[in-house]
Amino acid sequence: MEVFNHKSSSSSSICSFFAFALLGLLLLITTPLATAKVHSHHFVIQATPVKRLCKTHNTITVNGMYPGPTLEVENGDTLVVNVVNRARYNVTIHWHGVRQMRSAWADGPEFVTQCPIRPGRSYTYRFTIQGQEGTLWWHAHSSWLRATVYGALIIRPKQGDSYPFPKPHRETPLLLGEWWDANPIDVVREATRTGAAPNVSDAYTVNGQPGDQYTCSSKDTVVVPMKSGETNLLRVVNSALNQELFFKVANHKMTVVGADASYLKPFTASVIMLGPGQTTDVLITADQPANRYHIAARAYQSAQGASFDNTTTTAVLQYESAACSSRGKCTSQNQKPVSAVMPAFNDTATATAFTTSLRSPKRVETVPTKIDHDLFFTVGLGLNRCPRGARARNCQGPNGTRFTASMNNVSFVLPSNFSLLQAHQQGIPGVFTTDFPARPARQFDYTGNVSRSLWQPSRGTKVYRLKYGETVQVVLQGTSIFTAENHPIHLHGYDFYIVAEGFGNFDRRKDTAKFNLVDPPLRNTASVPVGGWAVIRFVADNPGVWLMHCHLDVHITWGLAMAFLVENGVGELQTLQPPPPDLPVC
Ligand SMILES: *[C@@H]1O[C@H](CO)[C@@H](O)[C@H](O)[C@H]1NC(C)=O
Ligand SMILES: *[C@@H]1O[C@H](CO)[C@@H](O)[C@H](O)[C@H]1NC(C)=O
Ligand SMILES: *[C@@H]1O[C@H](CO)[C@@H](O)[C@H](O)[C@H]1NC(C)=O
Ligand SMILES: *[C@@H]1O[C@H](CO)[C@@H](O)[C@H](O)[C@H]1NC(C)=O
Ligand SMILES: *[C@@H]1O[C@H](CO)[C@@H](O)[C@H](O)[C@H]1NC(C)=O
Ligand SMILES: *[C@@H]1O[C@H](CO)[C@@H](O)[C@H](O)[C@H]1NC(C)=O
Ligand SMILES: *[C@@H]1O[C@H](CO)[C@@H](O)[C@H](O)[C@H]1NC(C)=O
Ligand SMILES: *[C@@H]1O[C@H](CO)[C@@H](O)[C@H](O)[C@H]1NC(C)=O
Ligand SMILES: [Cu+2]
Repeated sequence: MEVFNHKSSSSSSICSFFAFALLGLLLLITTPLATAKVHSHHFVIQATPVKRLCKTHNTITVNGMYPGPTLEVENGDTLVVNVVNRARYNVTIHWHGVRQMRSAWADGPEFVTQCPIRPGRSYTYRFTIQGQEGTLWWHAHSSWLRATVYGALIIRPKQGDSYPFPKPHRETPLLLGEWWDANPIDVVREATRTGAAPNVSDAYTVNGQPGDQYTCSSKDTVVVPMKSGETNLLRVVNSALNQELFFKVANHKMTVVGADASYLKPFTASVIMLGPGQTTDVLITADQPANRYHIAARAYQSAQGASFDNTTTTAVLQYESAACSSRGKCTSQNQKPVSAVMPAFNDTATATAFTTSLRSPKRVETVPTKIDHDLFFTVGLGLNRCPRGARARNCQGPNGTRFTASMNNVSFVLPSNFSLLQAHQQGIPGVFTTDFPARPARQFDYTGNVSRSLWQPSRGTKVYRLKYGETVQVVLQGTSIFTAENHPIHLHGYDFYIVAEGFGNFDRRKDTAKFNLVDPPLRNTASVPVGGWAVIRFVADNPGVWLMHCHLDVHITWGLAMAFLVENGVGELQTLQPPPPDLPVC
């Protein structure tokens, strides 16, 4: 097993100007040291035996850890992560939610910002965290490897800054994952071959452990210790592949303080909902009788009729009484935890009550009000008819079809000879086209009974071009083709304001009046309500090629994606950095 390597060192900023050096000296003398750090990490992607649900699998991990290492930095710090691929699959790593200002080469989605790191090769990701605080995470962005290749990225305030809430006594990252009693790569390959929906998972996990509701798992259930009266900042991440999740702590109220590494106006909730990709920071206070309480997550399943993993993962919130805390263990270890009553799987009302409660902490001045690109994107599934002569075993979708998915009726196809970013930066023709439609070619009742003639999208590698600094609004409209479903739509390289969401067809005249341009939440992943819509706004201030996609991996596999190409602006600070010398090419 690889030894996990972690070293941190202060960055030496090379400054040739004498005056600046002098100023630096003066600052050193007069202010406390608050230099940004450089954190170097070594990630070895490798197969490791992992036993869950009574069975051992040769699981792809980082440094033999499942989940992978937690990275902890401060706002302003730089990460240098050397990724060595010792697995038998292509791999890339995505730093989910990191803005990657001018460093798109380090973003990670395969064939978008880089070609994959092939077996035996390596690549070093270098990027700086700028103006983000809270919880993010990292994950593989190649096939379905992120099922097991993921970990937390915790960004604390700079030295001298503090949280906008009382400093918690403890902080606990809780990564919610999804486990197959199979090789996840085999699962997606089988689905791609047959055209059918992939097998659902066999368990959800908290920090890699299914918990006490599953076979062979009870003794390894994750325990979160707390002392009466203490406050714990739970950093909850939905790292599941294909499922929105409800999350709850039995008998404890949560104060929601952040999401996707942006702070929120605090509010109280007894249950929260996270789509894959989303993070939520909550404070809980140990204000209940000393006991053991379930921390639980299970599916929010918005699509009707589809099969899904209906199991429940648990961890245990365990009060330490003063007498036993010094030894770290309590005698009540075997006591059955108080269970959490979860919402019904299809409780859209609870999911909506949560997402519509999110607000920025105070009035935000940076919500774009003058819009340069007013876009309308449909998001949803489709079915491809099988061509005459196709084998039945390759057409095992509903009624002999194959599943597909699209945005504005374009099912996204990744290139295979160049990454989109490299093709853009080096002017290589023939890799993509810039004609992604600003609105659907055909309008129809998106949430009604959609004519069969509209179910099959076209395929393409189309991007939507933006000039540096332009303002963008996107109405994300779910369709009911095959089934209506909540889609967690993630945009790379940006945070966006979610100014509104609703059900039914977006009605520009009526719904525009409801936009929150005062204190909308800032996120990187929006939950587009089932049979409804969400409206996002952002400023195109980060040059590069940025994937926008559904974070249900089954949907991105089917093509529910597109990309924005953001041109350089004027001068160095508005220009994409040159590609690193070790950038993997195809
Ligand atoms: C998917 O599930 C079916 C039915 O349980 C099983 O036969 C098949 O082996 C599974 N596929 C994979 C890749 O695990
Ligand atoms: C989950 O689904 C199975 C069958 O698919 C069913 O037997 C079981 O009762 C369900 N469990 C819950 C908690 O709904
Ligand atoms: C949710 O599912 C239950 C059955 O489990 C059903 O009775 C109810 O109508 C469903 N609600 C919605 C909103 O689909
Ligand atoms: C499959 O075919 C049956 C029978 O013709 C029909 O009732 C059903 O709606 C079809 N389902 C889909 C998803 O096309
Ligand atoms: C890259 O692949 C595309 C699609 O297969 C092809 O059309 C294009 O010519 C290729 N470009 C180069 C430079 O090989
Ligand atoms: C949906 O529309 C088709 C015709 O486009 C019609 O045959 C069918 O009965 C409709 N189904 C429902 C449930 O309205
Ligand atoms: C999508 O494009 C295909 C191919 O041009 C067409 O058959 C289909 O009707 C279109 N669907 C929609 C929703 O526009
Ligand atoms: C791995 O990536 C290379 C491009 O860098 C590609 O040619 C190859 O097909 C990929 N292998 C798999 C198994 O996807
Ligand atoms: Cu989706």
